[in-house]
Amino acid sequence: MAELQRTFIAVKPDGVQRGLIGEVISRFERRGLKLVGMKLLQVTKEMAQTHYGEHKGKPFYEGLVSYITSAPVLAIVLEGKDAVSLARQVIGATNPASAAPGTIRGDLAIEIGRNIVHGSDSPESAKREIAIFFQDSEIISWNRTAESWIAE
Ligand code: D4T
Repeated sequence: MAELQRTFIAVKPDGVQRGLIGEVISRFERRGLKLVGMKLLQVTKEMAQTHYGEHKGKPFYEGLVSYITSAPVLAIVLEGKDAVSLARQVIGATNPASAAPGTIRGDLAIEIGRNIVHGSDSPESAKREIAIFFQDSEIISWNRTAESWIAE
């Protein structure tokens, strides 16, 4: 039985600068994931270091932190059955060079350091990441009238 989950998505600075916000949101919307939180923000160095804590010490870490803080990011929370893995599927492989066509990265990006979008890799990561970017009051639980046409 599929589990109702929330996942954290970010349109990274390259996606925002390239005017791809609408394109990215529309792919998740069309798939059937429900938008329950969204805001444009400038990520601080502290937030970036917390968010990417697991990569500290890796060769790409410093570049990653400066990239994610270099321009605004669109932070999004999506909800749905198996939302975490569904959103990862919509996003595609971390390295756009091997991401499948039809995925965001496979259609719109070519390099791992400019891969447009982030998506949580587990329900636990989602909880941790949502808490970095959102207050509880900024997440909206709402009834989608089309729900029964999307999921049984
Ligand atoms: P994010 O977190 O951005 O959705 O990416 P993934 O979950 O798909 O991948 P990740 O955590 O392994 O990597 C985080 C982030 O680091 C960049 N990166 C990663 C990089 O620039 N060079 C690398 O070699 C790796 C492994 C890309 C995504």
